[in-house]
Amino acid sequence: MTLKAARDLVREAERLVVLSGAGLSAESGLSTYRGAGGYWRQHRATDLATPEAFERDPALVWEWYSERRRAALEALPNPAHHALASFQEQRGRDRVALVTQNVDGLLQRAGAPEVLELHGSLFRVRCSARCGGECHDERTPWPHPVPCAACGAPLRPGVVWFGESLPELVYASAIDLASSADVVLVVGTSAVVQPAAGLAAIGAQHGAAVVEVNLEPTPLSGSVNVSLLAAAGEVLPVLLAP
Ligand code: BV8
Repeated sequence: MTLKAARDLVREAERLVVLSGAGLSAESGLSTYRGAGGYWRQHRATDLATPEAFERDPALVWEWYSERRRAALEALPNPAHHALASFQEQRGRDRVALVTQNVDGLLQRAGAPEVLELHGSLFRVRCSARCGGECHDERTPWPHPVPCAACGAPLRPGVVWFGESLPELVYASAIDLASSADVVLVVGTSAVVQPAAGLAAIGAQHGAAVVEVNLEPTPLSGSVNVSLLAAAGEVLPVLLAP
């Protein structure tokens, strides 16, 4: 019943917002953050994903991101990425919005026409002094801290670290999308990182039905309309099939 209920909700949605997390890319072989073998199991987030960590040891942070870029470039989009990309392509970006916390670029590589990256991208590099220097960069291994051509400060990964605000326009768009959605599909996130995780509640507060696909229960599970405890790569192709 729940899979059919979820499928009906998602397929009948006029404005679907999909909020994804690291679990979407797990079946592509990429580590999650908090699950078994997750990044934060080996390292503390504060040791790697904060401006202070970069300040303290830029080489360690670069090394971690260089390793993650290599893994992301070697990974292939899985059936969940392809199902989401095809659904957005078929229905159009104005009916299907893909909002991701992921930084691996796999939805784009699956052919998704438009992806909103709440936490930036492994393949964006920007000036740590915020002088405006920024570029797309897929070199791997990344050269160790490279000086910004414009001001000489070290370049840094173009991702959002803990304690940093999300890109203003991206987050404002995500709030608008969630507020006007009739269905929010949450896929592969532990729903603990804010303000991203709060987008599902924003949708629900504005009347959206919320469907969750996750391997394990999350803080959202008790309040969603349908909670599917399953792997994204198995469920999404069924949920989104024509
Ligand atoms: C900010 C960087 C303003 C890139 C990341 C309330 C409001 C605002 C802020 C806060 C708040 N409360 C606390 C905060 C502070 C903090 C925060 O949320 N802390 C948490 C940990 C308590 N938030 C921030 O700092 C944010 N900034 O709000 O700015 C501000 C400014 C100054 C001071 C305060 C506030 C910035 C947050 C962004 C941090 N950057 N990453 C990178 O290196 O990757 S966070 C990191 O976690 C990733 O971006 C990731 O996407 C995100 C969420 O993790 P998940 O994607 O959910 O991954 P996780 O491993 O946790 O879960 C995976 C799930 O998938 C699991 O449940 C698993 O069961 C499931 N799964 C696994 N396999 C599958 C599967 N599901 C389906 N199928 C499968 N096959």
